[in-house]
Amino acid sequence: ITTTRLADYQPPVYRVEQVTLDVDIHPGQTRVTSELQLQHNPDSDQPAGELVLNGEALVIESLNLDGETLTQDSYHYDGHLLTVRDLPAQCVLTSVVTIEPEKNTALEGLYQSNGMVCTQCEAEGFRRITFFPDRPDVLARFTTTVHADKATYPLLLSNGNPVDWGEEGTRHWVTWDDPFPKPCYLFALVAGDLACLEDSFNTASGRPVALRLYAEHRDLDKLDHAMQSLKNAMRWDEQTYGREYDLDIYMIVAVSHFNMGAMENKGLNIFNTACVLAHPDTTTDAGFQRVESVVAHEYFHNWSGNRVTCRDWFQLSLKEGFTVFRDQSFSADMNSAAVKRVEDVDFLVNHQFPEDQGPMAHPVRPAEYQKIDNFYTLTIYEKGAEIVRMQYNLLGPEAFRRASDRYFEQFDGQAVTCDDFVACMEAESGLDLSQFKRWYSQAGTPVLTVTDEYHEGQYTLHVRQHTPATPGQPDKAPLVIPVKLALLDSNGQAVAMDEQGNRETVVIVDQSEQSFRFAVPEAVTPSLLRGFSAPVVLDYPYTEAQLATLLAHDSDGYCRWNAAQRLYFSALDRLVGDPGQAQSEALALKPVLERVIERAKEDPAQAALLLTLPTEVALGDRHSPLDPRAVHQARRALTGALGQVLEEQWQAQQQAWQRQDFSMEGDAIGGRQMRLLALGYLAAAGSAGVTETVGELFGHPLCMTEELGALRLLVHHGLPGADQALADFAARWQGEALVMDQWFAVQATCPGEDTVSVASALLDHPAFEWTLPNRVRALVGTLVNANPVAFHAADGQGYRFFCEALARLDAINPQVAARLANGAARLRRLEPQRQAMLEKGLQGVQQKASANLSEVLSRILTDRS
Ligand code: HT7
Ligand code: ZN
Repeated sequence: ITTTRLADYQPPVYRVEQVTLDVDIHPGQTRVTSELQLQHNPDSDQPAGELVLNGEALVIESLNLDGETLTQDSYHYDGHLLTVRDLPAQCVLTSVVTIEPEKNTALEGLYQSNGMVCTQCEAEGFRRITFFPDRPDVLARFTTTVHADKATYPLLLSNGNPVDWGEEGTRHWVTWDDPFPKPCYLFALVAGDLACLEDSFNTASGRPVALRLYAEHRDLDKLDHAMQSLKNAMRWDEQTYGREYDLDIYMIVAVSHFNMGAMENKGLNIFNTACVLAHPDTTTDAGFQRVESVVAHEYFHNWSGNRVTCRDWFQLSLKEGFTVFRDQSFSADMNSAAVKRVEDVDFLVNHQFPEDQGPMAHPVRPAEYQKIDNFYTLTIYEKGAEIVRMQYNLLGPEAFRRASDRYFEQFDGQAVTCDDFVACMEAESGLDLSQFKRWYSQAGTPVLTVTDEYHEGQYTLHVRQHTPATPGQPDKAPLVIPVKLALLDSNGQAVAMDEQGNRETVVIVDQSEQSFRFAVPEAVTPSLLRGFSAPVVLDYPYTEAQLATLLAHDSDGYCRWNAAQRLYFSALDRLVGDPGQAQSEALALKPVLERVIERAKEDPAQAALLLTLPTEVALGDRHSPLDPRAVHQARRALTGALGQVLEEQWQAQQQAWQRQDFSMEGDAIGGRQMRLLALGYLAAAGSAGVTETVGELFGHPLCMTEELGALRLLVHHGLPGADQALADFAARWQGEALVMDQWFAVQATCPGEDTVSVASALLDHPAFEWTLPNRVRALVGTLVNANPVAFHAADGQGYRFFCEALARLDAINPQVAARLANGAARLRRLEPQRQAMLEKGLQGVQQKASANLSEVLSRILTDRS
């Protein structure tokens, strides 16, 4: 196992000017001929002569230099690296290799999915197709010819534009030319028999672009939403960032077998079906929103990632953090910005913060890695986006736009670094961001401890910042933390904070300890970190009365949501180990929640967010050692008690949001959320008639959100008819893979230790497939990550289920296995007995683990925090 270090970066010794690929697809064996036009790189301090190319498990048929066959003594291939000696400064290297896409279950490189052949090259998959300097700073022009059987693969696609094609008996071929130099991780190829939804887009400068979305024939009716999202994203990027699309064709192909969400290959995106197919009958509202944001994300990569790419994989967040920020802004503009911000913060706080506080903590720009695949993390993506967002807020929209224009123009066609990005921000704003850049290099979530005092018209905030140690980084330096704040009077109104009468301001915390003074006429409640202005943990001793004021009156959506979360957490914390007090906790919460429910008609989606209790996982993270049963009982008890004390209100809500006709308008989506939430509280309370209402909804849904929501309520609350509903659902949807994923997930997330045996039995269900990552995530991933009471079952059956699944999956798909292994990251927080059982299981898996899985397991097993 080798460690790659940022400090060791060296420019490539040779550049590849042009790649001419010929991919000849045959059953059982695909022959890849590659012709590389090589040129010594003057930026390298190594002389011409020796070239090391990546090539993973390739079978060499021939190697040829400038027309001469290479003899065995002029090259060496060890199964991973091909070293060619005595090369001139300029030459053409031709290789012919064979590969077997049919046997590729790792889904990296060229592989098969439901009869089609497709690629996944990021991060290091291209080396499984042919020999190449597989690193993002080698940008080459690609011309690709694909040959295959006409009947099996009527469609042959690659990057760029089709420039030539022909037939050879029962076979045919197409040549694609991509005029934009690109790193090989953006290479793509698809061969298959697919249906196409076609549309077109006229760019701002009047160029027509053909838009083609491909899927299996049976899914053709599920592509409209992705097409609309794509067109919206194209227009938005023109209007918001001044970025136009650059090729004549933009293609997306939907693939069932896929390790992640989607891939931004130049001109030929490849998508997990879950992120592109959508139809109200089969896709939930959340699924629709995911499609919109992933389609936009991959499209935005055309500039932030493809035209300007990363110098090395340590800079991954350069493209991913920026592109997530761009897709979040897009979704905010297309939908409710306030709701979107809370959803994004909720996700960050509940998923990235734990990563940053556990054994996998790493900086947004890591200093080293073993397998780069393991660094496609929430830290790189979501925290990376927050770092870009802070820069956006520090600069303001105009200067940020000038800085992004400068970035895209100055670095077009280049492979650059996070420093280059920040330098553009500095150049256009005049700001010195040198200290700010610590956000890129320092891991861990900073804690801001705030206290305050009020004396004779002077309100003072005392702020301390501290970032806890993370693996390999014991000492942390102060960060630049922008804190947006307002001060609320006793009526919950923001007071003027300065002579200009501003009612909101931003203070910059950049030292370990600082104080900020404001002249205000009365003692106030601080509304801190508005809009979640920095990704930090805020520690301020809010009283429950202050939280009630914030929840009722704060104009900032994040602060209202945060106030609600704090109120729920303090009630739940008291109930862990003492659930009998749930009724009195619920009665205490009743008046504030009544007000939230009353306002639900204004914005049902926001109300649903405010009325949703923290998850068991989030609650469990506050209690050490973790007692999953006590956590589960506490949450269950509070849900039931809130269901009871607000029964009338929930009943009114579930009736108010009932609809006769389906709509995708914002209020209709929010209304469905509110209705299902209300039914959940009523079900937890055992309210009379709820079984009938949920059963009726399940039997006559307007859309999948309602059908699945009702099924989940039946199953998770053990309502009469749950088993029949599961059977009916499976019978109805057995032909729809993405719906069946939900069927598996509903069962795997049913809270309770018994779920482990249900899930184990489901591994033998005819619809379960180890080679289908979506299915494995639906059954195993959801149990491990979203069902703590089952995963941490006292007798260790959850750990056995997990470890057996890890070992089995690792032999099939190491990337997905390694990702799944992160479910054990809380190992050291468990009480000794559970810790010993899980540790032993993981050690057993570690013995035969792939490099991907081994890196994650060893970080977890050596964690001493
Ligand atoms: N840039 C894409 C990354 C990706 C990926 C990485 C490792 C293994 C498989 C993968 N599939 C896609 C996704 C994105 O951020 O747009
Ligand atoms: Zn991305």
